[in-house]
Amino acid sequence: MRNSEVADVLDSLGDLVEINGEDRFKVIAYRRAANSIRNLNDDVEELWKRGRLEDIRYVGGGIARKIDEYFRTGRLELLERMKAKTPPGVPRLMAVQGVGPRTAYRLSHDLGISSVDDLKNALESGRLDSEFGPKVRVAFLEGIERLSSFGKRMLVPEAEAEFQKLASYFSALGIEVRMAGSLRRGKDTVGDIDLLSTDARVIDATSGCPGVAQVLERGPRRASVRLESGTQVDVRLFAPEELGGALIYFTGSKDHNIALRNLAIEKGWKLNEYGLFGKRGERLAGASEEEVYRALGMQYISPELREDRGEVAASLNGELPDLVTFDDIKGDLQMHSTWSDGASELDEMAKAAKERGYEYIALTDHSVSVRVANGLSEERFRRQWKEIDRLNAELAPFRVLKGVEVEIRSDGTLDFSESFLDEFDVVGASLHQSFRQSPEKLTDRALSALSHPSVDFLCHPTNRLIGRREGNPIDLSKVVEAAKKNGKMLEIDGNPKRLDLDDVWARRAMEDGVPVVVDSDAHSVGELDNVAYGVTVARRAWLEARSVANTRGLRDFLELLG
Ligand code: DGT
Ligand code: CA
Ligand code: CA
Ligand code: ZN
Repeated sequence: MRNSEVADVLDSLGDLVEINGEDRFKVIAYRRAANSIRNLNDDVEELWKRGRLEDIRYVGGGIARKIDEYFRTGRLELLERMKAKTPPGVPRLMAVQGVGPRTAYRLSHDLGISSVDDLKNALESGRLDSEFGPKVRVAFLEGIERLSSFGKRMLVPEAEAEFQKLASYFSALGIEVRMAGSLRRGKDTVGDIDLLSTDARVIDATSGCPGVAQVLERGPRRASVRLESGTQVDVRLFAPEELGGALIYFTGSKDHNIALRNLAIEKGWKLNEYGLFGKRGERLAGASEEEVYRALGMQYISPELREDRGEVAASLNGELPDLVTFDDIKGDLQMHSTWSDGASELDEMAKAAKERGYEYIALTDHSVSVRVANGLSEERFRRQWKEIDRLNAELAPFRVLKGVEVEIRSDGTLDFSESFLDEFDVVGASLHQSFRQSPEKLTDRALSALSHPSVDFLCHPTNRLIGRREGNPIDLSKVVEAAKKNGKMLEIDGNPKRLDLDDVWARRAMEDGVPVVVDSDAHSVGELDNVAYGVTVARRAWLEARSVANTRGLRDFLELLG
């Protein structure tokens, strides 16, 4: 299937049109079509062959002609022309948080700045003092700093996609590989991909991987390569009786390994990547992870918990949590539709969620003051509710809850009156605007939302964007305390760019008795899958199903909302 390839072409076209400051509606049209094709079950090339491109939602005559040209000629004239006309370095400049398409164009075209390094130098030398105000310049410098400290770490979906590609390559050769490293532990960012195998052919096969740019290392039992994408892949070969020890060692974390090794040393044993060995060097365990943990007198520890945050002691005492799983989730509580800034229609979202086996969802489009996201007024919400009522009649017993992601304004008040908010089934409160307030002011805004009688939960409490924007400097211990006092919930937003609350704070919420909701924050049907990333965060936070509010069935959940 070439669906994602075609979607990428349309997305680049949208970006370039936006950079060059042309029709905003075209930009939206290209992005919507791209999204629709990316999430399509049918093969776009097949539809093209049958002349049925316009059956695809959001693909009209103009876009269909472009897809046709692309399939016939392998290129798109307009895209090439736009590329030629775009000043150099613009897409790279846009990777800096705070630099939008228009600013990037201006930097490159008018000011001759064509790389992030250029921008940094120009800012530091004072050359841009007359072009941008001091606040903006500081923001640019911060954006550049974060970009470089994030370095080459990947977000989880990218790492997963790299892993899947590799696993299917090896599998086509009949070679089984096992995932290790931070990806297996479910960390929110991943440095490199670690693979283990017991098949001796794996070493040769690694240098022959598709997209290898450079072989970094090659020995009898290990191979490391760098892919064209920049990703490093470390592959190691072990004997079958060693695989469990190797999996524990290379899954890490390093701190978890050290804690385990110390435990072995206390018993006079030795633990390394080859297994667990007794006083005379005899093998005690190693073929499977279960065997190694058991020999150490421990319960099996899920990879998500292996961070040396108390899991070793809990395991020795038989007190590990019974971690929440994706199957426990009964409903998704944050998502957007074309009513605000989503790419899929309300009914598509609802039907796709029902197909995924949920009992309910909350449709939570943005409220009126979030203009960039086409936030809804009271009057538009009332119209949306009519559509929801119709859908609920059609989809019962599945239920679409009337929800809102209501904006916490800069003074801490909410976008709507209390009496209107009370008419919603579910109210999540978010802070998307005025980030540059003092930490005290930002915290006060969150606290006032958490003391509002209509609010059910606080959405993505820090508003971080991983690798792009540090979370707001709000006092999360006060947020947890206020949620506890007022009987509110906190969100784990499963969008892999957010994962907010993170594992540390979600655990704190649980320990303080504050229920958590895990949801997708989907802006298209495909993103409904984000819930799984949120569940991984919840597992890393030691959460059991009972601490996650939306593991309840519809009736229990509504009862909880009161
Ligand atoms: P990453 O790749 O930065 O996201 O994080 P990891 O955890 O995947 O780290 P990586 O790829 O450097 O190494 C994989 C695992 O190998 C790591 O989690 C634990 C283990 N490991 C690596 N170096 C050491 C070490 O010096 N001592 C111990 N005990 N374990 C190590
Ligand atoms: Ca790694
Ligand atoms: Ca590695
Ligand atoms: Zn949001």
